[in-house]
Amino acid sequence: MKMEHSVVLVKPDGLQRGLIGEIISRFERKGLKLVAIKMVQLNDAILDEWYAHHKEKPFFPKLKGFMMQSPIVAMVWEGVEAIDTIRKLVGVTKGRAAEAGSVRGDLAMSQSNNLIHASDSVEGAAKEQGLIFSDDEIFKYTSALDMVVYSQEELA
Ligand code: 3AN
Repeated sequence: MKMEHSVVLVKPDGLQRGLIGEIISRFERKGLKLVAIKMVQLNDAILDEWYAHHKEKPFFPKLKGFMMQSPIVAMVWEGVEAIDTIRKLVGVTKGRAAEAGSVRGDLAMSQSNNLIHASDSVEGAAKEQGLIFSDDEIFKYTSALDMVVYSQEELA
């Protein structure tokens, strides 16, 4: 089946609220595999590329300012169909509307300060990974967990 990478950011509000461990813990317990992690100070150049699809939106300047308020924690998580799986774990954009049980549904109230970013497509994930990580920061290793989290057929 399709092994995918998803790029996840814990945004400045997540860092300030001390929710990095909580968020990582949810992904670990789900059975996803962490293949990259680092703390990054985002800048104008990265954010112009990252949110290119929001460039014309009225909230774009505020969004950029918010994302630069403090460092963020960037991660790459690997798993079978990881992109859609993680979007479900994260919940819809507006925290107040997000499903209970999701990161935003349980922990966020805002549409802008919504704790976390997660890739929404394979192409998006590849672009985001390239903007933040170099190839040697993405780790390949055998996870003992994979053997019990998935069936043989799913890993083939
Ligand atoms: P998601 O993060 O759920 O994929 P996108 O890609 O639509 O959401 O939006 C990217 C980010 O822009 C959101 N995480 C949020 O911080 C901000 N944002 C989206 N819509 C709004 C809005 N209407 N007002 C303010 N900020 C917004």
